[in-house]
Amino acid sequence: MAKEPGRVLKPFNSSSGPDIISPVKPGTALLQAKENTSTCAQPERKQWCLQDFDIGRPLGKGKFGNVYLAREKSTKYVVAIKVLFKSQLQKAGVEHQLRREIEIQSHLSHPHILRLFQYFHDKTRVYLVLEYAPKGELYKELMKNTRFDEKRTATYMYQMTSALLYCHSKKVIHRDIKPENLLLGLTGDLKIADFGWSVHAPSSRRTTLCGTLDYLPPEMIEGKLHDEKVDLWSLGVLCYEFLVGKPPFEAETNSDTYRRITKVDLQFPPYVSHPARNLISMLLKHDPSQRITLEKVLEHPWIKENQRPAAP
Ligand code: AK6
Repeated sequence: MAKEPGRVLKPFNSSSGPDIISPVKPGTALLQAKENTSTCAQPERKQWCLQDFDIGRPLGKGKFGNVYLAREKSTKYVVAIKVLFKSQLQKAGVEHQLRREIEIQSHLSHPHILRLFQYFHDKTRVYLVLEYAPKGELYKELMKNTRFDEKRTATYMYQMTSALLYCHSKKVIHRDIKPENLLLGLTGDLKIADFGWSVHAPSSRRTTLCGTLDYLPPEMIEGKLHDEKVDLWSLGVLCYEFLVGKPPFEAETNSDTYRRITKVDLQFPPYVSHPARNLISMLLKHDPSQRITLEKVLEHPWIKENQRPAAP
C-alpha cells in the first residue's frame, strides 16, 4: 500500500547518480519563463509577484487552495496560478514535500508534462505559476465519450510514454498516473499535470468505490520495494481504461480490487483489438522485470500503426 497516496512525483530510489532532491530556499527563483520579457533591473532574474498578474476565473478547487486562470500583465502570457495556504500546508506537514516537488519540477521541461514556471509567496500563501492547458481535464473527455477509439488511445499512449521516458531519464518516477491527473493542451495533446495530493476538483468517479487503488501495481500492494517499473504497470491500466472506459481490476470492494491486481485478473471486452490486448498484457505483468520497456512501447506495432503524429 502506498504510504503517501497523494504525492505525485517521487525521486527514483537510487544510490547512484546525482541527487536532484535538495532543499529549496523560499523565494528562490527556480525557473525563468522564456516568455517573460518585462523590464526589470536583472532581466534574467525577474521574480514574479501577484501584482504582475490579472486573475481570472477559477479552474479548480483543491485541498490546499484553488487554481485560477491568470495573465501576466506585461507579456499577456496566460498561465494557471495555484494558490496554496501556508497555514494548511503547515497543518498537514507537507511543506517539505511541496519544496521537493518544486525542486523536481524545476528540472523538468517536456511537451507532455505540465510546466511549473515559477513560484512565489507572501505572508499567508504560496503561489505556483503553472502552464495553462486550454482543453481541460482528460477524465471529463473520457466520461463524455465513455471510451476512446484505438487511434486516440494510441496517440495518448505515445505521448505518455515519451513523457515517462523523459522522467525516468532524470530518475523521477511518477507513481500516480491516472486520467484524473492528465490535462489537454490547445491541440488536444496530453499533459501530465501532477495534481499533487489529489487536490483537484472533486471527481465523482470511483472515489465512492475504491478510492485510487485501481492504478496500484502488485509490488506496491504487496509492500515490496518498487522502482520506475511501477509506471509501466500504471501505463497498462491507463491504456485499458482509455479503451474500455473503466480500469481493468475494478471491483466492489478494495479487497476485491487488491485480489484482482495481485492475481492479474485481466479480461477484455470483445471489441478490444488483439494488438492492443498484446500491449496491455505486456505492461500488466506481475513481475516488474518482465514488463515491456518504454522504448519498446514506442516501437510496438499497435502504437506505430495507430498513433497520430503531433499537429504542426
Ligand atoms: C489547471 C488547466 C492548468 C493547472 C506541475 C501541493 C503540492 C503539497 C503541479 C501541487 C505542481 C505542483 C502541484 C500541483 C501541480 C496541478 C492543475 C495541476 O499542488 N503540489 C501541496 C505538496 C505538493 O503541476 N499541478 O495542480 S493546476 C491547470 C487546469 C484546469 C483546466 N486547465 N490548466
